[in-house]
Amino acid sequence: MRRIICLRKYLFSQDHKIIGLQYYLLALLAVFVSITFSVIMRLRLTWPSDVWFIMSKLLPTAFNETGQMTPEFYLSLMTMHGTIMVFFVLTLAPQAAFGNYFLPLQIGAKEMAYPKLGLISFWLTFLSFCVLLSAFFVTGGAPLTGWTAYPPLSSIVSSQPGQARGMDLWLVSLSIFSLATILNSINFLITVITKRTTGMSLMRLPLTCWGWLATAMVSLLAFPVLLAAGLLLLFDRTLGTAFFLPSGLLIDGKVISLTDGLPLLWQHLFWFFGHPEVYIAILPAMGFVSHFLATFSRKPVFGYRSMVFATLAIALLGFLVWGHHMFIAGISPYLSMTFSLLTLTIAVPSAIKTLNWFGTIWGGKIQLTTPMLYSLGFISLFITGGLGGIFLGQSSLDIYLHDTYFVVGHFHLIMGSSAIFAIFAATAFWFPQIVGRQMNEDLGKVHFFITFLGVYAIFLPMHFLGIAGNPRRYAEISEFLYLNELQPLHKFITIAMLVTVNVQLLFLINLITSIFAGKKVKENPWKATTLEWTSSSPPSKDNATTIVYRGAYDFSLPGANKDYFMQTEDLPNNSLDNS
Ligand code: HEM
Ligand SMILES: [Cu+2]
Repeated sequence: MRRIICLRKYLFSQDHKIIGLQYYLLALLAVFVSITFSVIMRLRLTWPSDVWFIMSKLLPTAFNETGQMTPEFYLSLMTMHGTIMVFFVLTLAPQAAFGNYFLPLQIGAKEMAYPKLGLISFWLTFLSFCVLLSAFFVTGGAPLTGWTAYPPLSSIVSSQPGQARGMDLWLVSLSIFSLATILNSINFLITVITKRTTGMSLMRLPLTCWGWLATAMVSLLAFPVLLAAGLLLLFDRTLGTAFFLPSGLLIDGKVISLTDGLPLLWQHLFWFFGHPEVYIAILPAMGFVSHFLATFSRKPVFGYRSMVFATLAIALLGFLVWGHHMFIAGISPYLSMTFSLLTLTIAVPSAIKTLNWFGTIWGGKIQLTTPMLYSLGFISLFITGGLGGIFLGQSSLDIYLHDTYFVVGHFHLIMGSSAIFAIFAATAFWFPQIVGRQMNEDLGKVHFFITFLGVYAIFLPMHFLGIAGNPRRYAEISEFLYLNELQPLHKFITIAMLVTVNVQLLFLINLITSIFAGKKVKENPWKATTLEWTSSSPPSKDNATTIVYRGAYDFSLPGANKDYFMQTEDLPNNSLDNS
């Protein structure tokens, strides 16, 4: 009986806080697996035949007679690395993990609108992770199309090893994941609409909640498209349909003649989902950073309303630019021009946000705590990564840079590194609320500085590799004379990567030891204003209900006798209410 209660309480709980933690742990496991894959890839790229003795004994099928890892296995690792990072880390940690935990607390709700749906979403997501990893263990191994799964390669079972059951499992996994994310998004949306406490008008929501809300809207429009496209591809592979298969395809000397399917249709559907997907990672991250910058500058968010509208503008414009991934796919030049132009318009709300972040910290009483440092790191990486995007958004430049390491450098900076920095920031910021203790600040700062320099050392030189013509998704460049000279830069990147990856152990050690031995803190240690800090740390099972009297960022109000007012505080400054 006790066992059943325990399972109910921790594994199958409907408490949004437990579900949030479960999502966080899943994302942590996923990032560990995925980073391991990327380390193996970098070693293969840099030292193609030297270092593989033990691994070739463990995984004989992944190595050829000369002891080199097969290019197919490299591509499988790459596909799984990208897929896991995009879906199981960046989609889960900022939105599903922190959102489930803190959205109800921040809007003063007792629970999410549909607690059971939260439970179902998590376990579906977990199932989809298991299905994805199982692709390594079926005949032919994991798929090797990259996370974009372009047909015809992805639609023909016999085209390559790895394109058999492994590809089917990849599609099944992502279909389950899409379904889970759709359910989760419905839950978020209805929660924000119906569960806000008295006084919590939309314009009093913390920007974190706006990030989660906008992301739920984007997910609700984007994931059904991925789900539908994935199912159609699965039908092509298993039922003999030809949605994405062109006629007259030659495979193994045999013409596969089917009706005129459209491989390009997949690219349209995939990127209609795929571009908004990057905002699914970055919108909550932007919310976190706006929130932390205000808290640690002791100033209101600069331009709160323009932040809200910029968030919504980015969410909307994100759906109008998918064609910038298809400039070399043979689309009409007029279409390319349109997509170029629309892509550049996204720079406007992004720049508004960036200027507002500077406006927020300008003249503030800045406290360089670890969450603040990570937030500043986010801004730096977001700007640098974003500048690369302005190059790629021009079709004329992208024709050259497409599918080179310039793209790899760009997306690792903007969605990989910057979103991960926001996750670090959120972890350090909310840790005292979740655990009642603080993470170690010194360890956090060392981790921040080395990781910050590290990600620049890894991903900035990749832009130069790309400009020099180094293609992406190649397991080896030593066969190409013109690329041989780039090998020293690859070596530099790999060494920087080894240092940076090992430094992540500091974060892990800090996270684990602080649970038991971190400095005990008073309630609301950062002197923050939002509702989650009115509940005990760790919060009790039932959230407290409160009434909200003011906006989310009442820091350093003129004439006030203290430098912050919580949203629950009524007079004496209600006249300064900024709703
Ligand atoms: C230690 C950090 C990381 C390292 C060393 C690393 C390394 C790599 C490498 C070597 C590739 C293959 C490039 C190629 O051959 O074309 C790759 C691809 C990729 N990585 Fe990472 N990565 C890291 C972190 C991340 C993060 C945090 C994300 C999250 C967005 C991410 C997302 C991707 C994606 C989407 C791909 C493309 C896969 C594809 O082409 O289908 N990576 N990464
Ligand atoms: Cu895009």
